[in-house]
Amino acid sequence: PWPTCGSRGLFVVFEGLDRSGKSTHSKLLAEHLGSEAPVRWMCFPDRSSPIGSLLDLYLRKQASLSISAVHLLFSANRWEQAASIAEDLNSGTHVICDRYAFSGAAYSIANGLDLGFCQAPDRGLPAPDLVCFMRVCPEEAAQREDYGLSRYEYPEMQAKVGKAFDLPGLRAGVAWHDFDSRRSQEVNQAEVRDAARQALARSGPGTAPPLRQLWA
Ligand code: FDM
Ligand code: MG
Repeated sequence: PWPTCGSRGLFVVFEGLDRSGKSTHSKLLAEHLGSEAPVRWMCFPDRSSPIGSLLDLYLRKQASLSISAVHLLFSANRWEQAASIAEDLNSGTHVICDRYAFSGAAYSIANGLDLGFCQAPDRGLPAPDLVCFMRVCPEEAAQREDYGLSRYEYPEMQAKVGKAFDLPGLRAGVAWHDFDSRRSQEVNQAEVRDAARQALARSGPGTAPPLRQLWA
């Protein structure tokens, strides 16, 4: 189990298909919360580590890897950061993260792997206090800038990933909040902030629930 502390930071993860607005909304939330407490914004894959640079090559179609091996590398790329995420949270820093283990499971399920295999390596990671899921229809996402450069950015894949994100087993045990990307950015960001405020009230100073383990 992760060490606990009385006034830890909030751990918020943004998930969704490619081009669904995760980066925009996660950065806006980080900026918002940053006015009152330290915030760390991060994203997965973290392309800066040796494992991350291999994943970067894979996603840019410069390297091929088996689907199971790549799944484990994405998970390892999170484990590289797990202790520092827990440390930051326990020192009162909010951690806002663009993609996490839910992307790991959803994309690999879309590639044909089963949920149990996909969740096993990520079991025990720091569990987020809130997942903001940006729902977008694949056809709409395909209209956005630069679509199609990344390995998984094609309609059939995105449709499968979208279905996998809706599996109850994938969402089990975490507070999950769905957003409709067709609404304006302002409306969605206001709701993101509300959801974060509510999560913060649940895990605020003095009442902080211990940092939990994902899918444990
Ligand atoms: N991706 C991301 C996975 O397949 N598994 C994972 O565990 C994670 C974190 O990597 F296609 C995929 C999802 C997406 C790509 O693209 C990352 P962005 O645009 O950097 O989020
Ligand atoms: Mg993308």
